[in-house]
Amino acid sequence: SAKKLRVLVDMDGVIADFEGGFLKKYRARYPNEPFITLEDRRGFWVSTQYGQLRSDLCEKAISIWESKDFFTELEPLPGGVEAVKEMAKMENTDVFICTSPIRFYNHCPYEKYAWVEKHLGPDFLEQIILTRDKTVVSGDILIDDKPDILGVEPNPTWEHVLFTACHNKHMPPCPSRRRLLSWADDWKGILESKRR
Ligand code: DGP
Repeated sequence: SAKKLRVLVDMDGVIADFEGGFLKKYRARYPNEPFITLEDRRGFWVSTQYGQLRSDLCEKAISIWESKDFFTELEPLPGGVEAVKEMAKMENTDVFICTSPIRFYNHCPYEKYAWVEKHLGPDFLEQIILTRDKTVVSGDILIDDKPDILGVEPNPTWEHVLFTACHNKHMPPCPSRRRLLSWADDWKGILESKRR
């Protein structure tokens, strides 16, 4: 068909290793405090699970991603950068990085741009969408590790493809929602299915 496919790719937990980066810096900063292994992570919100472990650990967790250099120093997740670059080179395909900055804005928005420039190249700065509400962004596919993507638009144009992460991999299978298990999984097949 004639129309270009528009793919929205989330950043944290999809191409940037938020969970791994968080745990490493949390353990370095609070070596004597309990922590949650990636194997034991449940639920999207890291601070919620740390708060359940011990109430004061909620704010300690938050202090990690509110620190300068947290977002710039995140490692790329395996295959993510390569897949996004390959996707962007495909014919009839527009790729956007669609990511929600944290509300503490001192470092995060700047560092997300810096991360994209470093790993995807300066031309990709044109493709960044920073928003706290992804439902108002139009696209054919949204690849995102957050199970519930809600906002003011009750009927977003995109199909949400759930990207598997440590916090969502134990969720019961939902037949109406497709998953991408990793970047080694068949992302090309998912794109092709939307072109038809
Ligand atoms: P996104 O992946 O685009 O939906 O962005 C969600 C952001 O929130 C991402 O940077 C990860 C971050 N995040 C993870 N856990 C928590 C939490 O418990 N509290 C807050 N404020 N942000 C969190």
